[in-house]
Amino acid sequence: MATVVASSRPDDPAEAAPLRVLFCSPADDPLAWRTALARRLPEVDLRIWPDLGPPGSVDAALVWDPPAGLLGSLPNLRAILSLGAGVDGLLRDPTLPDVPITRMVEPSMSFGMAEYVLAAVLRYHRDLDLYAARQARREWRLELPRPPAERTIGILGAGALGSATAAMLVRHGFRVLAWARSPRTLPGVAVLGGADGLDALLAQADMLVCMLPLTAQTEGILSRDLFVRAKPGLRLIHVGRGAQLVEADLLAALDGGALAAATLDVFATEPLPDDHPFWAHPKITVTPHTASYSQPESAAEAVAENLRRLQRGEPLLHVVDRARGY
Ligand code: OXD
Repeated sequence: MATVVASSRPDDPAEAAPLRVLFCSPADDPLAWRTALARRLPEVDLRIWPDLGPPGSVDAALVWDPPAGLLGSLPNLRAILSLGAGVDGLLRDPTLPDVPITRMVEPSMSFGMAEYVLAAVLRYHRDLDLYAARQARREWRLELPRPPAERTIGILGAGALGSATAAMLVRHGFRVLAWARSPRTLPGVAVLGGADGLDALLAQADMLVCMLPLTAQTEGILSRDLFVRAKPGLRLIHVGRGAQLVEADLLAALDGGALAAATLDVFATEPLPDDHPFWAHPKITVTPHTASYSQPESAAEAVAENLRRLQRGEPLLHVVDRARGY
């Protein structure tokens, strides 16, 4: 777990004064967050964008997709707490101040992601699309179900979300392989690394789940080059970032039969434009970046813990390594 000591204000007589925290997110409910945080830290002064008060008075920012330049306009900011797990959007802002940034790591987000992936996996595993097509033809014909142990699910990325997802799939009886940048142990999961590891995973996976953070190394990783190395008939479940997928290559792989289906929750352009070919493609399922959200009641505990640490000048949890990009 990465930790970084956030700057305290040792000479500041108001050190013990309540933290002033700016909340800014177009996707989260500020009032639910205010209530959930107030239960843990009643003294925190939560300011909901755009009512931030004097910019110099803000100590910390709790954000998802803030307007570019906003964080850079807060001269005394000491920490940025992301409401999302991925921080690529924040890191793209060239005016981002040089203060610790933390990723959201909390149980409801991990559970939600694992649940979304399990739902997509089960739909493919139990041939629900096949039966929907047969129902449309009033055709009563069954395939013998295969046990989950006969399906291999490959997960790209084994961080907080990837490991929670792997654990849920393992509990369900699937054979799970994960591909991670650094070696790690996940119960019941074969964790592979490097280019050889990726090839081994692709050769075996019936379904591929992309949960990688977006970095220079992962941009465009879901491309023709990867699809041709995959087991024929692969199904893709993509919950990472849109820029990791080369959309034209996916369409070609689906239309050419190399891939059987794709469930996509993230896109290069969000919202997905009206005229995008993914909307009507028979082998593609589109969901609107909904795989996982933090529930304030659960996530507020993780945020409160980091605010307490900030207040005490202690190391924050889940600090982003800017060079690595996550
Ligand atoms: C996230 C997301 O990064 O929702 O949390 O995409």
